[in-house]
This record gives sequence, C-alpha cells and structure tokens, in this order.
Amino acid sequence: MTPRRYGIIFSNPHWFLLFLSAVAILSSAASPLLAAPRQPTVDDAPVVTKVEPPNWWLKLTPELMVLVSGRHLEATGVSCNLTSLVVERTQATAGGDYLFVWLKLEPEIRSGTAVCRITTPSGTTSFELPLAARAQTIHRFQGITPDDVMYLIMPDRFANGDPTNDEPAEAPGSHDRSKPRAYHGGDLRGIREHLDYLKELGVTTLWLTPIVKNGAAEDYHGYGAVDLYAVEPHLGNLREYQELTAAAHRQGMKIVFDVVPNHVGPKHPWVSKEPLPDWFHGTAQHHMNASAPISGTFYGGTEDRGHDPFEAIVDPHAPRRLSRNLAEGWFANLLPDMNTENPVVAEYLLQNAIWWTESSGLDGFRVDTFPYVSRQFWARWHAGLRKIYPQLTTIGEVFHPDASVTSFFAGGQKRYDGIDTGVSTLFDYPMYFVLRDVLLNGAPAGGIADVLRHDSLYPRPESLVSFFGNHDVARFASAQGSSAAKLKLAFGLTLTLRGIPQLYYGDEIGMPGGGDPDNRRDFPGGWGDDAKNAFTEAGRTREQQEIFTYVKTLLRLRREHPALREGRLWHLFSDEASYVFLRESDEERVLVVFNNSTQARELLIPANDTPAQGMARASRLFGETSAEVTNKEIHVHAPGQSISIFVLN
Ligand SMILES: [Ca+2]
Ligand SMILES: [Ca+2]
Repeated sequence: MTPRRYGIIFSNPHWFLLFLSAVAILSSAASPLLAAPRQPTVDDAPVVTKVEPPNWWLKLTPELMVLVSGRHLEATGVSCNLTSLVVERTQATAGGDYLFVWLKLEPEIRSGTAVCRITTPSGTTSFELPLAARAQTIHRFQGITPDDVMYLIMPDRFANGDPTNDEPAEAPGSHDRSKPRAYHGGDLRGIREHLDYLKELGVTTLWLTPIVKNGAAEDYHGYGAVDLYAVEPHLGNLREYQELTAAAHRQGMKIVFDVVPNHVGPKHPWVSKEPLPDWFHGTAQHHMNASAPISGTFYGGTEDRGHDPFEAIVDPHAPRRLSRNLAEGWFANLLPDMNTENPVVAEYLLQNAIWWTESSGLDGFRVDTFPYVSRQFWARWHAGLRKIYPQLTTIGEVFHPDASVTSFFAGGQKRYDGIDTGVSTLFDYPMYFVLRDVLLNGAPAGGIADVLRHDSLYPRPESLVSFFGNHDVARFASAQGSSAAKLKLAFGLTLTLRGIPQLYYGDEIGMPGGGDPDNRRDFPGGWGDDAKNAFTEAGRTREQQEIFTYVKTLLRLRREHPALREGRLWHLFSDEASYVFLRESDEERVLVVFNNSTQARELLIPANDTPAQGMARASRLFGETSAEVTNKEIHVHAPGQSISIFVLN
C-alpha cells in the first residue's frame, strides 16, 4: 500500500533540506520581492496530541502505520530509539495536524516503549509507542460455531455495575434514566457481574453493541464513534473490557465485538479536519445519502416500488449509479462514510480491528452495515485479520428479506464481480422476516421451508445466525399479533432450526418495547434501585419465569443433543399451520414439530426417503405432543401453538 499519491514523502531529512533549498532558490528567482522566510517561533513548535494505535505487539505484523495527531507536525525526519524499529516513510497532512509514520518491525525487536522523535523546521517533539510481547493465545480469538448461542446486549441498558461512570465529567447532563435516548448507566462491569445469569440461561457468546467512544448526548447505542481506540467512558475503560473478556473466557463463554468500518459519528474530529483530503466519501457539506430512495425500476410490477440498492449490487446488469450511493453515501445522511477504497484508510481500519482483537482476546466481530462498504475492502480486511487470527468469526449484517440478495455477500465464494468478501457468515435476515410473518401475521408455516430451500446459495448455511429480534426492530413481545405463546414458538424455532441462534437481551423474560429506542429498555434489576430484579428467579413474575424456563430448557436440550446444533435438516411436512422437520447427526435423529394453529392437530407425516424411515419409536424430549411411529409414517397429535421435540430410534 502506497501513500505516495498524496504527495512527496521524505524519509531522509538530508533530501528534504536539499528540496527546501531548491524551492527557496526557485522562489527567490521567480519572485525577487518575496520576504525573507519567517523565523520559527514557539507557536510553531510541533505538538503531539494523539497516537493511533497507542501501542502494538511484537511478532504480530511486520509493519505498522501510526497516525499521529497534533500541530505543526511537518516532519523533516522521524526516528525511533529502537534499532529494530525502522521508520520507512512519513507523510504530514492537513497543514501539519496529522503525521503518518510507517514503521517496520524487524524480527529481532524486543518489547519496551519506543520513543520516536519528530523533527520539524521549527522544533522537535516525540511520541511513545509501547511494544509488548503477545499474550498466550489459548482461549482467545476462538471463533463462533453452531455449538454456540449468541446473546445481544446493549451495554448501556443491561446492568449498572459502576455508578461512578454514569455521567463522566466530559459529558455533563448525559445521564437520565427517564429519557429513552439518554445514557442510562449500564456498563461493562454490569455485564461482567451478571455472567452467572447468562451462564445459567445457557447462552455461550455475548455480542455487545459498539463499546468505542461516542460523541453525542444520544449515542448510548454506540454507533457514533469519535475515537476508535478508546472505550466509551460511560461503559468503562479498556481494562474493564479486558476483564469482561477474560471473565467470559474463564466461564467458557465468548465475546463478539460490534465493529463499524463503514462510518464514524458526526462529531468525530476527522469531520472538521480530515487526515487526508479523501479520508471520507464526500464532506459534511457535500455527500451522498446512503439511505436515499432511488426512483425507477427494471424489475416489472404494476407499482413503481423504486430500486432497492441491495438488489442493484447483486444484479450484474444494473448500472453502478443505482448502488453507488449505498457504498459511498452517508448512512442516514448523517454518518461520515469512510473512504474504504483509500489504502491508507483501509490500513487504519484493519489495524484498528487487530488492535481490539489483540488487546482483549475477543472471539469474533459482528460487522455493521456490511453492504455499505466496498467488497474489495472486505476481502482485504478479512485477509489481514485471518493471517493473524484464523479462527476469528465475522458476522455480516445484510438487512434484507431475500436470500438471493443476502447470500451474495457471504464469504467463501465469488460471484460475478470475482470478489470473495471473506466474511465467515451472515445474519439470517430472510429467516427473521419469515419467522415474524408466520408467527405474528399467520403466514403459511411452509414459508420457513421456503427460506431454507435457498440454503444452497450459501457456502456455509449451517453457520447462518438466526434470530427473531435485535436492537433495530420492535420487541417480539410488543409486536402486533404477539403473545407469550408466540414468543415461546419464536424461541422454539430459532433454537432448533439450523444455524447459530442469536437472542436479544430481555426477550428471555418477555421484555416489551416498540421501535427504537423503546426496544432498548433497561433490564429490570440491572440497577440498584430497581423495584424488581429479573436476574433472579425470586424477582421474576410468573410469566417471566415461564418464558425464562422455556428458553433455558431449550438451550439445555441444544447442548445435550448435537443433532440440534449440527445435524442436517430435512423437511418432513409443511402446510399453512405446521412445519415438521428432522435434524440428523451421526449420533441421533431429532424430530421437531411446530404447530402454529391455535387448534390441536392430528398430523400424518410421511417418513419415506427420509432418515425417519424405519424408525420404531419417538421419545419425547420437549413439549406436550404425542407421536407414534410406523415404518412409513409418524402420527403426531400436536396441541395448539406448540413446539415439540422427539428423539427417533
Ligand atoms: Ca455506570
Ligand atoms: Ca460506505
């Protein structure tokens, strides 16, 4: 990656002085009236205010790009006091407010704090770069598999473990639990203190919404970064994130980090002063809107529904103008869009992901706004990560109901553009839409099988992340048409269908909530003065306990029966109200019966040409359904609105 397109770079001060002399001679020849150069003053002295990354590790990468922020950083030379740390080149930008320093780490380099001296025409300054040996890698960077169950937490809304950080000095007035868009005080320590609750429930992996430092009073959700190398002070600090990750690992749990390479927050200091002229796509004044509708359609239909830019990316025949605003526009017309096509930006973002991984030992990334970033970037980013962390799992967010669209973004394959994004897996949004449609709107239960039929479009469908709720949609319990019984069915299907299940905090106790931000209410009991503590059985209402037990039991069955995690899925039966399927592993055959009707049903399920053929018995693991097996058929009596699970043998 070369930054040379941005100007002339001098790694050798001698050449720089020769250049300056030449410029001086030419200038005076061209303009004899030019005043004598102003003498440097104290005000011109170079100052360093920030170093990114703030530290690094030995034997991790052969090179490192450091972005130094400050003033008057027009370096004529940079050198570090470790002989094995070589300054390869530098580039001052934005009138000296930034200085890029490319370093080479020789193999023999030892741990310690390097001091790198910056010399400018008006003085010198320095920055420090601590370099440490890598920690043991065992039980770190583990990756996620279908053996895992992920639980999404919005840290500000889960549990307040440290009231002293509720309103950091730099954010006065930001904390108010009565305001749905203010900070409520939840934090990383609060999550760590409730790992036993999560362990008891049976989840194995925690996905936290972004923990990086945000800048606006209503950025409790974490998606408005102002510093990609700091933990949001409302949530704690880096040490507390490291402690949370280590504590989770000790409990046999994993941590997924929510990473957002697509954009930063509007208050990021880069917005008023970019490190490079094309650091972002566009500027605060002039940019495209990634969320703008596009008029016109090529795809027929009586109604002009407009172009769906996701569909345009997938369509090899669609003009690029239909998807350019998606990749280069500002999300919600508000969030500064990183120019990921610029190799320096790409390097910054890759190093940042490596830094969080190495700092904490995290096990995977949930990757925000995946289709909004160029596919070339994803290929490079993943290649860089995998070189160091081959097990690390990345999960892309492609918010679209059509598997022919979502699967286009899956890694492990190339489509018409010849690019493999490298992403490990994706959220199964098509299944999300159908689950809600079937359970809440009474759509045909066979719609589930219809989604699964598209699995051949994905290289690794068994790892798709299935879910029925998250922080971007109304709570299932509060959606129109919902009920406690339907919430249980949503859990039942999500935890038995193929894929890696993802649950949303509080759904296991039926937490209510409409659209954003009502879907992000505080977990009851996470705050010392809460009237009820739903983290304990005694603090849960009867209905909360019923749902909690239901989920906990399903999670235990999932642990105990490998077929429910990894087994091949076979459709056995489907119609308007029911879907019956089988999960087959080497060890066992597990039958799952879903009845969406409020009425009990008698079902005769053909077993021929499936692994259910020739089975003699159905032993019930879960539910109230009874089943008798003959050679050719399974006779099921399913109560209304039920999920039942059997082992066949
Ligand atoms: Ca707090
Ligand atoms: Ca973008």
